[in-house]
Amino acid sequence: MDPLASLLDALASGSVDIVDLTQPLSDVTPIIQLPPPFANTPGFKLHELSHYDDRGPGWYWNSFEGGEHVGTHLDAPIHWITGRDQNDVSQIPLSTLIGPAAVIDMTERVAADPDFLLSIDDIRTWEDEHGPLPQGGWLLYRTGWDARAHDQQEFLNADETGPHTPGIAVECAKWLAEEAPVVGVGVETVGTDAGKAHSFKPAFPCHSFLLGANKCGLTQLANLAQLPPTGAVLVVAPLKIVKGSGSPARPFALVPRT
Ligand code: 23J
Ligand code: MN
Repeated sequence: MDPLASLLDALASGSVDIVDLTQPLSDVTPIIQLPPPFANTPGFKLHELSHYDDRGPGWYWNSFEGGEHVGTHLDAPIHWITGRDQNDVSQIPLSTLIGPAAVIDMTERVAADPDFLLSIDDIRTWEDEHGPLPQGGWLLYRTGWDARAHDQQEFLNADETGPHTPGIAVECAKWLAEEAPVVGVGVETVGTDAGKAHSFKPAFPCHSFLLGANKCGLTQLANLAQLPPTGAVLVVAPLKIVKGSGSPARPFALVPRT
């Protein structure tokens, strides 16, 4: 049987599940808050054009506004100054946007320390059990942070010293960009970098190294707890915004049921 017919059979019989990795996108979806003097992104908002009324008796439709980096979204390489000559979101090859997912679960470490940073050692430990990170695949960093995604304050977890959300250590971000075989990194938090990453050297190392290496970021993921450490296939579908620095996206995963 051809592989796509097999896949359709597996989907129909339930031996392959589809897991939605996307947070709902609305005017209450949490958005990143940068400190002054930096510009902030507008959130997502619908504007009704007609609702089976005088403006359009038989149809309902809206326009919408919002930043490229709202809700579950993809960071294109061109988003960061280090990737200024790399791909915009319309130029990312589709082969980058589908691939094997490696899921590393640091939920317990993050529960003990919201400023937890993923290290190369953590990934080596994961590799000892599950094998090397996949060529052309994605590292999905599970932290349990999606439990906070319904509430802007809980999600940003900021106090007078700034936001406290988990992220990736500088050395590990550099390694993921320059040595690891993955083409992207996905997280549950508002950005791929830690809340405290504004003070790292370099600042925002995940953005700086990954995007500079023409790799991608994926944020505000949901339901990573439903994925196995290996064996799932990630599909990411951003809008093909010409010159876009990123886009809201609808990532999902195909997961074998055993
Ligand atoms: C702009 C500046 C800093 C950051 C970000 C955007 C993001 O996290 C993002 O959504 O790319 S840290
Ligand atoms: Mn972003």
